[in-house]
Amino acid sequence: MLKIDDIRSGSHLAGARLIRLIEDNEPSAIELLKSLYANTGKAFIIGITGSPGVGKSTLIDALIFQFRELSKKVAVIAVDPTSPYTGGAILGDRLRMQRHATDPDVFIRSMASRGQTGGLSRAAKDATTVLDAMGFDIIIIETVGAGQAQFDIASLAHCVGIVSIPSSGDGIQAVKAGILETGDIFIVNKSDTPDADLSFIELCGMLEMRQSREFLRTLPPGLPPKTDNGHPTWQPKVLKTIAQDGTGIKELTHTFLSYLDFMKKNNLLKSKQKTQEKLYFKTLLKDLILEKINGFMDESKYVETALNDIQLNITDPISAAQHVVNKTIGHKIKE
Ligand SMILES: Nc1nc2c(ncn2[C@@H]2O[C@H](COP(=O)(O)OP(=O)(O)OP(=O)(O)O)[C@@H](O)[C@H]2O)c(=O)[nH]1
Ligand SMILES: [Mg+2]
Repeated sequence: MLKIDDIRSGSHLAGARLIRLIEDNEPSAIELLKSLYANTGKAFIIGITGSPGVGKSTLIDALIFQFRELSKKVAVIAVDPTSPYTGGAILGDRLRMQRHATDPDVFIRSMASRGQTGGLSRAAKDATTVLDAMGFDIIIIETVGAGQAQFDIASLAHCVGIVSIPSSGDGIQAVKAGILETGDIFIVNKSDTPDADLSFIELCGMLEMRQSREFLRTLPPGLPPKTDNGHPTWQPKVLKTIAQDGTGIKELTHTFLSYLDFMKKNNLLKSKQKTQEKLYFKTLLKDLILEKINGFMDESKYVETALNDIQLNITDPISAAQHVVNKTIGHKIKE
């Protein structure tokens, strides 16, 4: 029997079980999740995203090491890992993971988006709630950034690190996919390969353009420009790393922590969390309403009648749908 106190005291076994039950949408797990909320809000959530194979897992592995040096407890969730995080095909990866496997203050788990009823972002969000309640200081979420279908890491993480590699053309792709707008820290990994400096400069240039665009948007019409419009904003950083041998990882670790510091000092973390909670709340509402409507459609004969009526032109599909919504959620909307 899974006990709430086992989660609160940080039991890895209990945490892993609860996350699995949440993935399976088990009602008992949802009840436990509800009571965990009071224990959350302390963890710093970092998103690490980028194209397949850019070195995200290797980078995270090196980050864990640095965060452990600072006595931080670290949890990692790899969402849809293309190369499995643990027991992967690459022997080197397995060996690297080995150094954290016995550390009671490190927890690593992968999640697959397939078969998620509430959507992946919800399952990942719920998993971070569990890890937060378990007492981890840092929660790192690894996701593969791949265009439109990309899991919306920005709605979950406090800080988003975007990983690219030299001359991969990722810079241009990032602009196209709108990724440039969501990143707080940009990492040019595999800097031991050619054109690392060029990619670094290219990224810095694109970010400068992004800032000028944001700056222009903040200008009040007809008034002289203000330097920062009165609101301090985090200036995105670009760093070069070689995850394989740890080059640049210490700086990266400190950049993540200085981001947290900046956000807290300027009261920006709270407002970011509020926006994210609002998004999550909306997702919950949508899921609940959809569940109700699906239930109604399964049980009620109304749907069959309505479909016939639509075919016979007795009613139209818009009115029929409005009627179902009014019947199920009990709130009158204009029919
Ligand atoms: N040369 C070089 N290779 C690296 C570096 N970092 C990682 N690699 C290698 O790149 C390959 C992919 O690394 P992963 O860490 O699995 O990359 P990933 O982005 O997590 O990959 P997916 O999860 O499959 O998307 C491995 O063979 C790593 O050893 C680096 O800084 N330099
Ligand atoms: Mg990976």
